Amino acid sequence: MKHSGLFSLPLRVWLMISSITASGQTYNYDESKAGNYVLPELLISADGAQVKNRKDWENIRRPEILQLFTDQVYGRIPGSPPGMHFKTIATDAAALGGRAIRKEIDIIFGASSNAPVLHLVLWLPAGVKKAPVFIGLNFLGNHTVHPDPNISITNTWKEANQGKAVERGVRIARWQVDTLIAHGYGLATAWYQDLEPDRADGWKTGIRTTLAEALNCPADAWGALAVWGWGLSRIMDYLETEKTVNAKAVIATGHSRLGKAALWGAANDQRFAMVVSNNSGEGGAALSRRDFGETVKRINTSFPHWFIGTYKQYNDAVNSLPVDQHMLLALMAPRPLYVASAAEDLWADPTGEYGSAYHAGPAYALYGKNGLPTPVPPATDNPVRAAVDYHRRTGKHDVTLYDWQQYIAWADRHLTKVR
Ligand code: GTR
Repeated sequence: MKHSGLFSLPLRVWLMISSITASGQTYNYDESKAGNYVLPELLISADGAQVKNRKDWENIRRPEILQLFTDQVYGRIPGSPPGMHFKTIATDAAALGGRAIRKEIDIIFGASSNAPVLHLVLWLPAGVKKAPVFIGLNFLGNHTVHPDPNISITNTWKEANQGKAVERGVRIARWQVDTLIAHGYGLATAWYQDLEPDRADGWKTGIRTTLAEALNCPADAWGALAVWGWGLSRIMDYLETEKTVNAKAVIATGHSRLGKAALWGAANDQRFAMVVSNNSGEGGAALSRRDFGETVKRINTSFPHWFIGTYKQYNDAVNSLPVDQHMLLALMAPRPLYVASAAEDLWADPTGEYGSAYHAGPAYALYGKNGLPTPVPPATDNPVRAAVDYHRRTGKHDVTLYDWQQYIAWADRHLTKVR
């Protein structure tokens, strides 16, 4: 896979200058130096046999790939803790001017009253009997997703953010709740740091420690991305109990590090009917072997807690990884997958995100579905529709209304049968 001429000359010059960071370390932004590499074979199993049909895929190759990512990259995702239960904290039957029902639910990870809690906020479109729901973790707290003054500022958020101003609705542009509701979709979201604080020693106070025994899973058997992915599955556990949710039409989403988490979560949990990776980059949708923007070494150094210890062995040996990220995307098959990039988000390597989506295609072909048609990424703002959808929109690392409009149109197209 060689691409060149994707960027204009002034942009390329700027990129070369800007690739030198404060630490003096350089990161490549020159497409011609992204490297010559051979991707691991998606459809050849460990014993060398060609995977010819969906039976071989489901019984042999898919489990092998899942195990490789578990052992080498992200770690395990355990099941639900014993005694897990749900408590509805608040219900507003006339939210968003009567167009939605808003609920707050505590997902309590154990029978005891002091078990760790994930605070969920859920909007459902009023009058819809079985709504499809987008779910995703948020970065800054539930109250930042929408300006509604009744959304709780949770205790866990307050404790972790002492002295910080409460900024209701600051992330509304990233969540587009009103647009989702207007199109008949629900939204379920929770603050990711309820599960594990996002710092190197966050595991000490997060669920990797507090639930290690209950889950029978030692803290070093998984990384923070796996923890956040696990959280999506626990939200799914709740949604399965909610009568007005169509549990067969739940769409796992995530932006950036939370996009990486959504991919690993959905790889492990096939209850998610569809999956969105928004600008997930290195360790998410982007091919690791391409030397462009963030690298395995850099991500393991900046965020040592995201992956398991074993992954660090590949810091200077990325070509010896037994997997690459096209294989992670292939684990979504045959479920509809949407991979989105942003043109200015070069750190996340848009071309590598596309390449990975393209190379996941053969897994979809086993189900008679067409993957992306060509290895060359489409022009900016020209979404490609296939079993794996892709767009690279104008602008920076973010989730925008444009992104959501594409996800809604995509979901509308795929969910006609289940709605
Ligand atoms: C960056 C990191 C990326 C991406 C991003 C984010 O600093 O290098 O891998 O995850 O953070 O989550 O916003």
